[in-house]
Amino acid sequence: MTDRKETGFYITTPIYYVNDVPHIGHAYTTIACDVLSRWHRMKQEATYFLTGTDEHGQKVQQAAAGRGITPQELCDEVVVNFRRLWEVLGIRNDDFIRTTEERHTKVVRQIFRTLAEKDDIYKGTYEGWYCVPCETYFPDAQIDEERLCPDCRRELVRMSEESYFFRLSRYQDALIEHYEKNPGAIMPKARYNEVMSFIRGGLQDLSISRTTLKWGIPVPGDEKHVVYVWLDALANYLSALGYPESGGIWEKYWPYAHHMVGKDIIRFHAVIWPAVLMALGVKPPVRIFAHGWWTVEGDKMSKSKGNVVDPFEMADLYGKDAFRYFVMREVPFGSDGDFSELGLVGRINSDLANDLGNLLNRTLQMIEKYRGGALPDASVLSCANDVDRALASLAQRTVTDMDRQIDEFALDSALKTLWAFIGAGNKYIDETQPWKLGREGEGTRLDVVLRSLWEVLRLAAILVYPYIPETAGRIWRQLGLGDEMKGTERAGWTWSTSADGIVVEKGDVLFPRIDLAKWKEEKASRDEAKRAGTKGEDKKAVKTGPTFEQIEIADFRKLEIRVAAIEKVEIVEKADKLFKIYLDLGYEKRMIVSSIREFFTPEELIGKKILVLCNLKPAKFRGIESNGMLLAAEADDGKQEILSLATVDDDFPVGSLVS
Ligand code: ME8
Repeated sequence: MTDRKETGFYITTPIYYVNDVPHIGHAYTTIACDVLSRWHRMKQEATYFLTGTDEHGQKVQQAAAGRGITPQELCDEVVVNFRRLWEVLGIRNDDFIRTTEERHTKVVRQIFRTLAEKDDIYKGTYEGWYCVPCETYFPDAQIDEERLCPDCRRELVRMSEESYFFRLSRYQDALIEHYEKNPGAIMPKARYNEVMSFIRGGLQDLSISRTTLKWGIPVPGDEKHVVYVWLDALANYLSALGYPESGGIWEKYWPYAHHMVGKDIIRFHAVIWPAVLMALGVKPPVRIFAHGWWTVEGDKMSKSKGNVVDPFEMADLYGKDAFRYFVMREVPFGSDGDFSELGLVGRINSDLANDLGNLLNRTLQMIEKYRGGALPDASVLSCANDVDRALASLAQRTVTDMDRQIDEFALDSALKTLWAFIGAGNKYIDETQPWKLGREGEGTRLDVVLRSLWEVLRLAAILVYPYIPETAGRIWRQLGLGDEMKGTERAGWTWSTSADGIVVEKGDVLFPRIDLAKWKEEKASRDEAKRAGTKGEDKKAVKTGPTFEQIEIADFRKLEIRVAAIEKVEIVEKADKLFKIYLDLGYEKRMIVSSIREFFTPEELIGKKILVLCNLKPAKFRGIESNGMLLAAEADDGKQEILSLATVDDDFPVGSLVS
């Protein structure tokens, strides 16, 4: 179909820093990788999708110290946000790597040893501008005439310390040669040019250890140093695959390595990382793709401006698929883009409700009205005329074009191609006017039209699945193809299937239209509430669907939730968030550790009847075993986090099961 030779696809996101809450930038990269990996899985290529978190470094160490907890405890707490977001957004990654895991740290140490053995590492002196309170060096490029810390604006001092260096300069020529031979290895082209001119400008050896930092991986044999956080982080792409074990899955997937990154971190990936790989004797990645950055309503996104787009909120308000579709469609992939909620609403109304939703609705309505829901068999397509055949050949072109565009990571163009096909489906209805055929008793002609429309929708469901998987599944079901999307493999990306005896089942509208006037009102009151720091008005006006996968009742029944009375509450020393909470369940007493101290005093809690998840595996917090978890609702009222415990009436018997 395209000239792409690979039969496998290994795709990675950057691993995200845990000192920040996930925002649209993180969601964007991860959704793009999810789309790509779903596409390649449908093509039955050996596909592996990795994401994870970058947990070492100064910022984490400082944030943890500020809260009186260990860096590891902070990481364990924050990583949950990322895992939860990927669930909420329907991300299907194969693995999630954390740089504090043993499987990673041992590989980093191994890599360090190998580089040292090959004389690619030497000991020298690192000199630079240092901020004492932040305990951080800043590169010369970030320092202005005032010589103030870019973070805290205090005075910087010139410092030097002993450091290990990687002989990056040694790989300058090899990198140039590699990229000259493989111009597609850095995309888009502008980034390729940027990296090439940077390398041609001359590479200097790179400091890869620090003695001023404690929260990192100790250098083997010289433990007062820790490994530079970027070398540590980049190594995740190999460590997660079990490098360097022979027979490990890294041997299977590494030849197909693709790294997706934001444009700000292209040099780490396209210069340092391939040089390290060359030093290790490992092939550089097939492709490093840098996507652009999002601004928000024309402005740079920043915490201080309070305009950070929260992907949890977007998925909650509009549904995960609408959000996924919008970020993939709105901006040419590789360029910068601007996020606006009005733009998102516009896409929902025009592309999703009007184009896709209407095509499904109109088609199913007609199959139900004229054929009682029974789809005409495929054999009727042998009576197709030129108009039908033109639609069929557009279908094949759509498949070929999308496949090529997705190979080039032109993820927005692939959607445009698909929407041109969906548009052609709607136009086909207007042209063939099936309602007239229904009236005039042209049985075969009507059958051909209905079957053709159904084929458009079946193919559209397959091709749109990587972008909006939940919606694709809903279309599939309504087309009468079953609850699971089976038969979506490459071999089935054809116009006519032999599926016969199908009965369609019209279901709920895919994307209800959002009333703009109502939405504007709701948005204004939401903005006002954010400004005033009060809780938002009813968000239901624009709620378009659930953000979690549906589960079976059997899944819920696995949860043993019971009523418990709080008998005693103790503070956990040196952990400003934690309480030890002693519970009476009637049939037994137990203790849980809970991080709700910032919300309650012990006195407020004692005597409350709360709900507790009892069959959760025990977990340790600060070395104390917790046996269960209390249930509570958490929110942000615009000013601060708020929390409310799930409770029952005071006189309700302890030990009662919640169902
Ligand atoms: O850089 N628009 O992690 P990170 C689009 N730990 N993308 C954005 C964005 C925006 N406004 N803001 C940030 C790190 N990003 C390292 C990676 S990999 C071995 C180590 C993107 O959490 C940014 O470009 O700061 C980057 O690709 C990603 O979010 C992770 O950022």
